Amino acid sequence: MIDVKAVRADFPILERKVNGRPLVYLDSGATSQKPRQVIEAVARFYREHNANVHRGLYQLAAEATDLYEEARAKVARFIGAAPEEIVFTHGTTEALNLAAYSLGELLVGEGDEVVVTAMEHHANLIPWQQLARRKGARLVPVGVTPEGELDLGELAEAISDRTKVVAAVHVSNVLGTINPVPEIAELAHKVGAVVVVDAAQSVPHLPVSVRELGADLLAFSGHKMLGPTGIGVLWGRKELLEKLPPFLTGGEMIREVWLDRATWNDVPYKFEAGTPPVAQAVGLGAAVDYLSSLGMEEVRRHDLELTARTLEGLLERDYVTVYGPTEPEARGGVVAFNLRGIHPHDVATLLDQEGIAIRAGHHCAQPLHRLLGIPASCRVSFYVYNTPEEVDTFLSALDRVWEALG
Ligand code: C6P
Repeated sequence: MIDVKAVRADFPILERKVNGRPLVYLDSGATSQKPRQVIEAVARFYREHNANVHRGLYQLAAEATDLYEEARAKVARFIGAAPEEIVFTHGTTEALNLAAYSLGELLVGEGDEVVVTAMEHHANLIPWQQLARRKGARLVPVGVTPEGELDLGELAEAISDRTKVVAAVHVSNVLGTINPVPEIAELAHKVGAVVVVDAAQSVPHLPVSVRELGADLLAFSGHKMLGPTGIGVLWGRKELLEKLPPFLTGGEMIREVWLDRATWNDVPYKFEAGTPPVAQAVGLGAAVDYLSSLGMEEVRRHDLELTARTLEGLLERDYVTVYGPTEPEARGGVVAFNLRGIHPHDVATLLDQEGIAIRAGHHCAQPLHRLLGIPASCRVSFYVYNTPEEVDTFLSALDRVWEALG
């Protein structure tokens, strides 16, 4: 079990007040807060080891390179991968753009199809739209059931001999739905398609083993898992990464350069053009250490407890509509909802006056909101530092919002 009191003592920001009230931070789906272990790892890097990596022939450069590569090894262990399968990017968005661009160059042509889901974050939709436009390929969207789950029957029908890529989110950042990636991968692999998983909301919250998921490429961000902003990961099967052409080009990613051509470095460096986010990678390594010391099974259990309490509280209020599965086990740690007739921005603004931070808007998932028939929603999301008492504080504040505006 997570000792939440001890965990909270590691997060300096939780000591502050907002609008005269203790901060109740319920927006970890947008970005998580950072423990002092991560803040200190980044500060220590700049204070004691700062240099560029893979270049200098001096002590500091060697230390910086070792720390950067150590972070890669930690991240690899965290998701059951090999270090050379971990490409550091600046975040999920860049990782998915890399995947779409490079896969597009490798295997998508005119008349080919890319299957996506209607619950994608824009980061796992627009890169595929752009690819389809560039190559004359077709985007095939798969719908969501009224229960807020991916329609697997529709998915099976959507996948055909023309399918080259199936791109799906692991945990929806709106519905919270946990998609069955192994089943998706099985369907896709039957026709030889590549499976790309957006794991931005899953790697921070669930024990994830890339081998068990059966995906081919998988993306996530450091800042949603206690790490710094500006660092993300694209994991890929080594054989696939070796075949993929590079996305960004420039220094570091080359082996030999002539005035008119160049050859590429080995993976993962082929995909890491320019100076990488070194301090941020070191910070992500510290975040992975922190999560590993808590244990991802425990992180999941904690999320589940808070999600169940929230769902129960929201579902018993007749002025609230909840989106996504009603079973907590079917979800990650996000819950989206609306109050009858009240704009989500007004809800978030009134809660903020009580020090409660929630997100309101379309959460970068406009097609999904359109499908739900709403322009926007409110969303709470949890992490290791949240408490059941904070859920109760939020629920009673919601009653006051309803009394004031309902
Ligand atoms: N979702 C949210 O509040 P970046 O911004 O590159 O770190 O992550 C993009 C991204 C991709 N996929 C999913 C499922 C996500 O949830 C996000 C980020 C934040 O829901 C910001 S919009």
